[in-house]
Amino acid sequence: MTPTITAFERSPDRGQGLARDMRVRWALEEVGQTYAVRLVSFAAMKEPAHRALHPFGQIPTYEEGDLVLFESGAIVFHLAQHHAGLLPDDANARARAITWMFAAVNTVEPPILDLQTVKLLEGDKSWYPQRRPLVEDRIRVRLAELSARLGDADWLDGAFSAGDLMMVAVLLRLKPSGLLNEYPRLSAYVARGEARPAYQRAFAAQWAVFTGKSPTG
Ligand code: GTB
Repeated sequence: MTPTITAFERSPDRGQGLARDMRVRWALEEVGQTYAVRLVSFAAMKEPAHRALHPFGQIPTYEEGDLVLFESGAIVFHLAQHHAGLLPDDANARARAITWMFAAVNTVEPPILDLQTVKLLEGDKSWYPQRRPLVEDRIRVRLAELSARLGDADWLDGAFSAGDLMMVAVLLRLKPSGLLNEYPRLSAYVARGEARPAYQRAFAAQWAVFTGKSPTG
């Protein structure tokens, strides 16, 4: 059965692949699952029909027969559990890969989100020039810790997994800030993720929604 996901009709990131449908598209591409996309406007996301799928009126959602999911991490986890390729077979390695998925959304993403919230909601406030560096420093702490753990490895724990997919997707949100450039190992890690053919296909698909054409065309 072909699942359907939802994505922004017109993404505020202008097709940079920073919205959370991107990580779901990427996972679908990694496991070779074809999918349909229903594009939704900001107004439609708040309508009862969409809220029946997503209680918080957001994207992405995932529909597969009777199953309806929201939360990008839960959707990627579902895909990883039901298809080969995103979680190791060994039980302990699998548990560690899942741990990295949680670390991505629960430990690394929150300070990154803070930076975006601060810019959006407090960018015009008198305290913004003092506040922004404090938020950036909280991100730097996490990036330094993550970089130390990654070391010279290609991926966080052995072969590429759903943990790496979620972590790279989270780190990509830092690209516009330039903060990632301060951590060459993490920059290279993110570049390795972006270089994966499945990532490229997912990026092209969401880019086409915004531009109406492929990245090269
Ligand atoms: N925890 C949920 C998940 O992981 O799925 C969070 C879902 C979420 O925040 N969805 C956002 C949304 O629907 C889109 S991704 N927002 C609309 C709303 O809340 O009304 C967040 C996002 C938005 C825009 C950019 N951007 O422009 O760069 C990047 C990321």
